[in-house]
Amino acid sequence: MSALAQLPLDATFAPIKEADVSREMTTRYMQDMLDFAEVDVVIVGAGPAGLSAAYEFTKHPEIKVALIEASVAPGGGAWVGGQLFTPMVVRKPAHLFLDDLNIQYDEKENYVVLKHAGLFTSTILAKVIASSNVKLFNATSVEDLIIRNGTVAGVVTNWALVTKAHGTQSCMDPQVIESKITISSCGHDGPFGATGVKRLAELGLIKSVPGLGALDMNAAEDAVVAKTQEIIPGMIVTGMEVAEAYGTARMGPTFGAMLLSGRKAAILAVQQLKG
Ligand code: 48N
Repeated sequence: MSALAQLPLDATFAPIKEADVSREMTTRYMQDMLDFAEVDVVIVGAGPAGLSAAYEFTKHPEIKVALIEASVAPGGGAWVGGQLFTPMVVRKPAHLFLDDLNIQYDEKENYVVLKHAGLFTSTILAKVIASSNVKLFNATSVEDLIIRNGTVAGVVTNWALVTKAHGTQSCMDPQVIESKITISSCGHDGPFGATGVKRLAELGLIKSVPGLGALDMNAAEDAVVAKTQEIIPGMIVTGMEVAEAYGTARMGPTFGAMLLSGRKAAILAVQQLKG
């Protein structure tokens, strides 16, 4: 008989002190902040591109990664952040990424369809969170960059609610995470869209942010993956932030480019770190 089957319907819980719950949560969270104050890679944004990059890093346990997400719930436009019609279309050959995650899908000649985007997001998120080297900090905003001699050397973070309230109160003391490489996957939409490259433009480190082009699925996905690259020393741009940074077309509700762009950004970072 399974352990669960042995559980009586009216189980009695073991006693606990309320303060112990706080101590357990606080000590672990604060230790994570101490342990991840200096990392090899910071990924800004846990949408499909950022999560795909993070998943690639789980295959490199020697590389320390902080994944920062402003929303309470990661996922971005892949489900929680933007999908009413929840089946997810992924064009080949990005279905091979789904095979690596062992995700089921309906197969057509040139693409596959997941019955729900949440199948992708929850599966990849579970693997990233279970990893030994990638730490997710959600409800946390990257509100600025650390720049040394024209190179991105890390990020400035704050609780997302504090960042959103900056207009109503003086700036609260932020935290910093120093990193060798920053992967910016801030997407194209919402209050935080493309914040990485927009900050580079404000600082004059890139000329401009042309913004994403109109929708053309066939042109957009190849272009986003092709242009996933280091935009200035220390920062690699991935996902829809690439379309914002280089003015390439948008693809609408197909996600293959997010998976392959995120994977490419991580592989470029691994190559840089390994020299
Ligand atoms: O899903 P997004 O917005 O971005 P990507 O690039 O991972 O995936 C894009 C995809 O969802 C689409 O938009 C699809 C393909 N549609 C295309 C189209 O043409 O319409 O995720 C970005 C994540 C979000 O969860 C943000 O909350 C987060 O990044 N974020 C940040 N988190 C912390 N600090 C920041 N400064 C920040 N900026 C964005």
